[in-house]
Amino acid sequence: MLEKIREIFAQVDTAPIESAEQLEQFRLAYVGRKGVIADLFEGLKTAPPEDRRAIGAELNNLKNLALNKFAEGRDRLETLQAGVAQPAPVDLTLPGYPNEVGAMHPLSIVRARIVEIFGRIGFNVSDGPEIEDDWHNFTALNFPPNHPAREMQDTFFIEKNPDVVLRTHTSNVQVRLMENGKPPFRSIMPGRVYRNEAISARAHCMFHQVEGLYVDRNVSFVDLKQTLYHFSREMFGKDIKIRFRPSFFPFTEPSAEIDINCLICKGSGCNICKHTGWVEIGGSGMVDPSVLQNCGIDPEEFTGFAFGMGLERMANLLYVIRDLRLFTENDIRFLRQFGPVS
Ligand code: 2NL
Repeated sequence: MLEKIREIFAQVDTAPIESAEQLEQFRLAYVGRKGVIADLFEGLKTAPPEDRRAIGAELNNLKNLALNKFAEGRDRLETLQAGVAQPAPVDLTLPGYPNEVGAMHPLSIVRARIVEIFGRIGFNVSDGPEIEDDWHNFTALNFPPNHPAREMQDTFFIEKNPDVVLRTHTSNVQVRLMENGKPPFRSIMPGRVYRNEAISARAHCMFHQVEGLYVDRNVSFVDLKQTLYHFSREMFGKDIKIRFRPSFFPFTEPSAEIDINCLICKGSGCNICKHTGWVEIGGSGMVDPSVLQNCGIDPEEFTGFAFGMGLERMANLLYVIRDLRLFTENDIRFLRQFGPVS
């Protein structure tokens, strides 16, 4: 009988209690009134009287071991259950999570249309760095040393090094294009530009431009006007009215601002066109001979025109977006209004 008790001892000692089922199995096998230990107590009655004392002591040890192990297992499982969140029951009848489809950003739509229109008349797309040095952003473009655009309040300088700036226009790309190649150039430069402005409905420190450059022999102001007339009709419709206003830029001579008739009020007057019926979409001019020279191109042999337009301004006119901040908020309800999925 002592043999049998030792065997059960080993079983009780190694029996796993890791789940409610195992706990119940343990209880039935060893703790319950119909378990093996109860049977052994029953058998004690028929044991030789002289052995009963020793066997009884062993049996009590076994019984205590089983009771302790049962109580420990029960407590452990209870704390486990309380501590770990139980997964919610899965309701297989609920609809699945929809896979949301994005939309093309209005600025991307406008840029793609501009690239397309100029592509058809022989302009390719050039790209360049947004972090630029003073030469490519200012000096090569004829900005005098004390020009206001170089001031801290207009330009972002990096790490207090005045030779490293966030580009204030994409003209830096044109400078690099001319420096590294040979005319003819017929290229547009869409890209992000930065100015040190407080963010409001009408101004942002980060916005987008498309600039364009055409350099070849005998390029004249007529080419500039016809190119931009063609572009405006393709972009805004064949009935669009365009006018050129004399202006000044350090990098072009002569220079002209480009206005189109207001698409919002159709000329009757609104706050977008400040009741003039006209809105400015950009600037343009003949590339200043000294800019050509700075970029290694002989101004006696080559002439060129250049222009720059704001993408946000064009999107404002085409889609009547009155607050610039909407472009950078990435609100899917805003973005979904404009057009095809990319
Ligand atoms: C505007 C005006 C303009 C240019 C940009 C340019 C670039 C080189 C040489 C000459 Cl490398 N010109 N770019 C010319 C005239 C106007 O932008 O109002 N942009 C939003």
